[in-house]
Amino acid sequence: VLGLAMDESGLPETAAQRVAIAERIVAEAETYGLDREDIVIDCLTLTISAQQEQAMETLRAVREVHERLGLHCALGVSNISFGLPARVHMTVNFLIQAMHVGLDFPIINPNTKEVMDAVVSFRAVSGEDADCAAYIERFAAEQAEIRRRKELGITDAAADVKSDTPTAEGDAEIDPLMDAIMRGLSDDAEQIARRLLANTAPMDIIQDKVIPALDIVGDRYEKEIIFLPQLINAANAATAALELIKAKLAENGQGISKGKVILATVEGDIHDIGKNIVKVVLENYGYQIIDLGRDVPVQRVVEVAIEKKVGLIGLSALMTTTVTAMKRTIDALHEAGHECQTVVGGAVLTEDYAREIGADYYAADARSAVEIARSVLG
Ligand code: B1M
Repeated sequence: VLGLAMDESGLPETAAQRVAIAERIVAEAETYGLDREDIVIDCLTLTISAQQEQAMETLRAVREVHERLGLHCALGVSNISFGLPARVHMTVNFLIQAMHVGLDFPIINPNTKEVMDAVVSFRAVSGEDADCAAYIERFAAEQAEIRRRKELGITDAAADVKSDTPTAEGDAEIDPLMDAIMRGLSDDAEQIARRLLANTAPMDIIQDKVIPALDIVGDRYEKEIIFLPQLINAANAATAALELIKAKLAENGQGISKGKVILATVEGDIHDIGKNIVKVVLENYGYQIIDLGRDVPVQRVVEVAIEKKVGLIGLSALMTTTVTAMKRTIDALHEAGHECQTVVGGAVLTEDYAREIGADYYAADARSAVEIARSVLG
């Protein structure tokens, strides 16, 4: 049942009058056995160019009808901008404000791009669009096209935008575990990893599937083919697979400690997938790991190194912006005069750079971290 919030005496001027009419409509509808969820009230959009004060009255009415009476609300949205230039700006603004206060049946033209862009954006902000999936689907292609044109030096912003979203191009041939990680499917990644572990060495799964998948994800993120929610989902899927793989690796661990190693992802950096792999592998080879976690302040590394008399400090950094924190940590260890060796790793590092920041060793991967631990601690 669609009810208009007006009666015999015409268009009510205040929100309170419209809400009172809505209450009458509900009372009447209920005598016919109708449920509230089947009643939609239209609180009336008047045109702002003629009755400016009415816009807020409409919004107040929608809020109350939605929140207090618990009813659905409809509005013929574009009437707000009648008689004005560039109507779409006003229409979109009113639409979003109305949706925010409870408009759930907007009467709009779905062929107007700006209007639908606004609806899709609103749903992401309101949380209805989980992981901003619909938002990304709508705009990823547009973003990629803008980037492509920028790279080609094309300035015409009004160019046609391709509608296909380049999310899964070329995935057809990809390994199932890599595919699950890239798509951010944690359950699938876990199940596939479980199956693989039956006949594949855990480190091979990490090296040949998990890391390459994350590399592709990182590359796509950088090229704005995928976006942060998808990056996070991929990281979670990789972590789900790695939890199983790490448990398998840990089964082979030895009981005797060959020496203590501190591991930390440096200050300002929260990437810890690589560090955690290094941890499990080193433990596997009998080293006792003091894992300080991620985003670890410089001084904390120094304090623990001195307190626990640790001979090898391993630092991880994944961003160009955080390798400076790595250098500060190494400098602080030197300044504190603590006798120890440092090993650094992480995708952005190179052997040369490691030397430049004063690290004693550079480890390209977990296996070389083991070699280094062997030569430092035995
Ligand atoms: Co981010 N991220 N991320 N990210 N992320 C990168 C690093 C990036 C390169 C992606 C890109 O744009 N191409 C980019 C950095 C760009 C740059 O600085 N050059 C980036 C960015 C920008 C960001 C954010 C800023 C995004 C944002 O919010 N706008 C944000 C950072 C927030 C912060 O840290 N303050 C961010 C967030 C995230 C997630 C949370 C979503 C997630 C991390 C989840 C987690 O770690 N718990 C994530 C991920 C997953 C990545 C990528 C895709 C993959 C990283 C990874 O885990 N690789 C990454 C792109 C890429 O690397 N290709 C990217 C697999 C891992 C096993 O490899 O860590 O290199 P790696 O470890 C290896 C070796 O390097 C070595 O051994 C490991 C095993 O072989 N190793 C060591 C590593 N540490 C070692 C230490 C050692 C020894 C060896 O001794 C101590």
